[in-house]
Amino acid sequence: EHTSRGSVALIGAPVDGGAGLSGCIMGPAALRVAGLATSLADLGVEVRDLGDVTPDQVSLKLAGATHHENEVAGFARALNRQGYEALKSGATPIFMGGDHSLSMGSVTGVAKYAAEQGKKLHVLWLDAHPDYNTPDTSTSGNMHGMSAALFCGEPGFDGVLDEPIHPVDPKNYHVFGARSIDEDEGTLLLKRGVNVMDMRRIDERGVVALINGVLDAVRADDAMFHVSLDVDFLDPQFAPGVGTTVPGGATYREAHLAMEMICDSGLMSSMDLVELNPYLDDRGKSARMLVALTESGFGRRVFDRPTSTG
Ligand code: EXY
Ligand code: MN
Ligand code: MN
Ligand code: MN
Repeated sequence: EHTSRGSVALIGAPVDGGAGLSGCIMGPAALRVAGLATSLADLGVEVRDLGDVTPDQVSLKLAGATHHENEVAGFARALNRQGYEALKSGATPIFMGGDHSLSMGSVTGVAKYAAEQGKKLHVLWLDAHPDYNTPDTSTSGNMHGMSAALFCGEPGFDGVLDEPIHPVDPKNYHVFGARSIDEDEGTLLLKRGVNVMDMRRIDERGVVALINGVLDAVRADDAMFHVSLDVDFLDPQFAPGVGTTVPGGATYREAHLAMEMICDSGLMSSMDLVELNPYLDDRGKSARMLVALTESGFGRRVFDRPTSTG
C-alpha cells in the first residue's frame, strides 16, 4: 500500500551528449516549468529540489566511435554520488534528464546503496529501446543506447565511473515497451537472460500481468527497485518531445496503469525521467506527460477505491 512515501529529492541532470540530437539539456528546466515539484507536493510528498548537478571533469577515450564519453562520464560520476547520498538521507531520488546515459550514474549510485544494505536491485526500463549496446556492439556510438549494458557489468566501459560498480544482475533488468532492438544488442539480451517485454508481449498479455510479474520478482528478492522512464516508451502521439520516436508505443492509459500499479506496490525506491527534448516538443505536451506519470507513481488517483487490487 502507498502509505508513507517519505520525501523526494529532485536531481537535475542536463546531460545531452549521450543522445544523437541535442536538446535534452533543457529537460530539467522544462520539468520544473511543467510543475513537477508542486505536483508532488500537492500529493502530500515532501519535495526538495537539489538543483542541477555539476559534472566532473573527465579525460577518457572509449573504444570505437563512441561519442562524448567525457561529458557522459562526468555526469555519471556526479549523479552516482548524489543518488547515493539522497538515498542515504532517506529520500527517494528522482533524476530529471537529460538523455538516458544519465542512468549510468543514477543506477550505479542506487546499486552502491543497495549493496551496502545487503539488498539486490531490480531495474524497470520503460522504453522503446533496451539501451543494452556496448561500445563494441553500438552502430551509432551514442551512449544513451548503452546505459543498461554499463550498469549490468558488460565490458568496454572501464574508466567511465571512478570506482568499481556493483553490477545489476541482467536477470533483474526488466525492459518494458521495447520495439526497436539492434541485432547484436538482441543477441546479447538473449544470452544474458534479460526480461524483455516487447510491445507484442504487452499486446498479447497486457500491462497488468506483466507488471505484476516484475513486482512479484522484486518482492520475492526483498530488493530495491529503480524505475527508469524514457519519453519514447510512449507512443509519439502522446509524447512527441523526444529525439528517438518509434511508432507503436504505450498508450496514455497503458503508461498510467503501469505507474499506478508501481505506486500501489510501494516498492519504488528511485526513478529517472529521461530523454525529454523540449526543443522537439509540442507546447509542453511531453513535459506535462512526464509530470502526470510521476504523479501516478506517487499516489494520484481519480477515485479512491476500498482496496488497491480490486
Ligand atoms: N539502439 C540505438 C542505438 O544504440 O543507437 C538507439 C538507442 C536509442 C536510445 C534511446 C534512449 O532510448
Ligand atoms: Mn570519442
Ligand atoms: Mn532509453
Ligand atoms: Mn528510448
